[in-house]
Amino acid sequence: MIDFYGLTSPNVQKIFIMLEECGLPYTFKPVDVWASAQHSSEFAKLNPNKKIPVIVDHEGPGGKPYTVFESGAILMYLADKTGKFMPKDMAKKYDVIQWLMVQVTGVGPSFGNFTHFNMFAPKPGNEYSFSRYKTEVLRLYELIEQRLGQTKYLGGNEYSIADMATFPWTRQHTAHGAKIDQMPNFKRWFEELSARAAVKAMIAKQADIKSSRESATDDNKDRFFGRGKYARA
Ligand SMILES: N[C@@H](CCC(=O)N[C@@H](CS)C(=O)NCC(=O)O)C(=O)O
Repeated sequence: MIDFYGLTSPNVQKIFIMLEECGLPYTFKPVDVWASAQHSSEFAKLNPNKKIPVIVDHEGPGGKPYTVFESGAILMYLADKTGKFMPKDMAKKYDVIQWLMVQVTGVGPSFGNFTHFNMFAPKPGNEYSFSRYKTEVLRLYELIEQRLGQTKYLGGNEYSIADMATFPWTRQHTAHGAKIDQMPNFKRWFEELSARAAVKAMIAKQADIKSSRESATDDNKDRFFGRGKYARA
């Protein structure tokens, strides 16, 4: 059995998809990051970086419990554990890893920062940051469109953890300003993935998760964003 700690964000959605795709039994443990639950001492023992997602695999390596944080590492761990969604051939495997890395180092941080400057930061005074992240987000959509014009899926011709990692971040493509009708390869991939049973299951489970995002206190929001009395610079 796997304990899966998370809430509703794209990094968490990735793990829902992989667990569902692999048919692994799991218990979902909500961590309400909008109520500062990631800062509890129990949670910090699981992830010293104090972020979701985290899994605890009670049948880990050697039959012992094993904890994994960082969504990219969790996807790789589950692929290793099950032998699924990661090719065995070394070149094909590293094709998948490269596109997984594009997601964890590029798509995730850039889309996240764009969302911050689009939805949470005051616009006046932040025009430079907004433009910088919006430009990078749109550049990354162009990259995804180009790649999907060359291969069926991001990591190659087989559906893999690179697709599961990237798909949740692209669900808000309209809010990102990306024009799906002008990106036929992305559209094909997005529609195909949206129709997968595991993706539908993730969306259904997400709908039932209660988060205090809409009712977060100013203090919890400041802590989440590292501002106000929590700013270090
Ligand atoms: N690189 C990490 C990023 C995880 C991450 O940023 N998680 C957010 C989800 S909203 C979080 O826990 N935020 C709470 C915080 O930063 O305090 C991953 O891919 O797992």
